[in-house]
Amino acid sequence: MSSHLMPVAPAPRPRTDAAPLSRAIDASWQRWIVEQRLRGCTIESMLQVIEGAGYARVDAERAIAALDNDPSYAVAQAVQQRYNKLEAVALNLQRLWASDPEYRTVEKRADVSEEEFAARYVRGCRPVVLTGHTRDWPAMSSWSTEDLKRRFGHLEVDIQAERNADVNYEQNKLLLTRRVNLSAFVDQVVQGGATNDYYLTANNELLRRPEFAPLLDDIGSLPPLCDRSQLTERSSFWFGPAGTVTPLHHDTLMLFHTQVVGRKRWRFVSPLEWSRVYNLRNVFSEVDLERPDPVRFPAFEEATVLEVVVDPGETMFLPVGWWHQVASLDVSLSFSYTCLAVPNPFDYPDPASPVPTQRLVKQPNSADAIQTELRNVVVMAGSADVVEAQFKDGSTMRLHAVASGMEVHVDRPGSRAAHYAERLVSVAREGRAIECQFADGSSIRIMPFG
Ligand SMILES: O=C(O)CCC(=O)C(=O)O
Repeated sequence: MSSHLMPVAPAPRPRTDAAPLSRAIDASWQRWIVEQRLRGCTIESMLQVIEGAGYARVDAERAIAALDNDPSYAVAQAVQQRYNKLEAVALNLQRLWASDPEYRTVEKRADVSEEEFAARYVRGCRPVVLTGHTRDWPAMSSWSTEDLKRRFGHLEVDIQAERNADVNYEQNKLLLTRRVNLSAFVDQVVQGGATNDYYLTANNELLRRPEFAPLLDDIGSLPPLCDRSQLTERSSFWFGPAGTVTPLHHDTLMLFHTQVVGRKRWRFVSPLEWSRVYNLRNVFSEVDLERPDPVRFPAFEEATVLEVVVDPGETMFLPVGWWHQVASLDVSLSFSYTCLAVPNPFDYPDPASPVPTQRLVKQPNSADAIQTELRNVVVMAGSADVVEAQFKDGSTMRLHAVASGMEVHVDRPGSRAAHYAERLVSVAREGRAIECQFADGSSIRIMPFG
């Protein structure tokens, strides 16, 4: 079987009550059957897997045969053919990239000129570790766990907590957000040893808060082609113990990520190998690069994984679309930014994220208009006190409960998120509350604030 016909759908988890009694094949296995047939698996190999999961052979045969009379399956076959072609194009290009004997080496470079950076790394879509430009960063001598406590210990920050209890902790990051005192969190990190259970990630938004502005004053020279005027809006602070793992995903903008304290191990997969990483939802892969499972994810076996350890003072530059999984090797303080002054958004249709049905239960006049516009929201998810909305241009609005009501944050000015945030805030300032109710029964009230 050629690589582009490898099965892409992971098999549902095997049943444990594996008695082969005759019964209808359940919906998750039916979906698996459709996907495997579309991807060219032999009927015999499918039967063996389904039987192995505890179904009777006759039921499996019936479910497979039923597809031949299903008109929607015929349409799916035509769409699959177009997909196969596209996948083959990407993998052919990937073969060309990987034929470079240096492909697996992630370069470490000091003092790259703007011209070379633009040509070799940005347009060449090649990850690189930049080693030179942090020499003048005050952060390199001042940032430490003690310094965090001394300067900011009295403040509260948003962390992700109880990550070990949720296998999809990164996808569910908003649900795992907890507001904690920074001093207590520093103690927890220092004393708690290696763990993935808690981590202050980019999601914390603390660099948008004036109290934390001194952290930005500690940032010196930026890598080539960075726009410093965008730094406040487009940067993030990360702090956590050794042992954190950010699962395999891709970003939607090119990324710089500077290690200030501690080391991180970065592993990458090329964007052209996207069909091998089981990207079933949004920007996330199902594959764990620390422990790939060849039974559930056989196509991943053919992917080439690049790896580099980024040391203090070094900056990982990741071109758009590259898959990455990141593990902290030490207690780590880092600073990431996406202010590359070269247009580089990564737009993609994401049918895996259904537009949830939203209902505004209170409809003051201008909120009515906003309600209509909010149908443009691609993803809106979260609990009642933290809600994240992602717009078609990739921008994000975050509604966050605070004591006095609701704060609205957006990730970049001039975006659709910024436009809608302005409209929501102006309504709220007029003294009216908007209540949004979501399909899962949760609701938010956007209140006047400030
Ligand atoms: O440092 C980490 O844990 C993850 C960094 C990352 O994935 C990112 O900045 O996109």
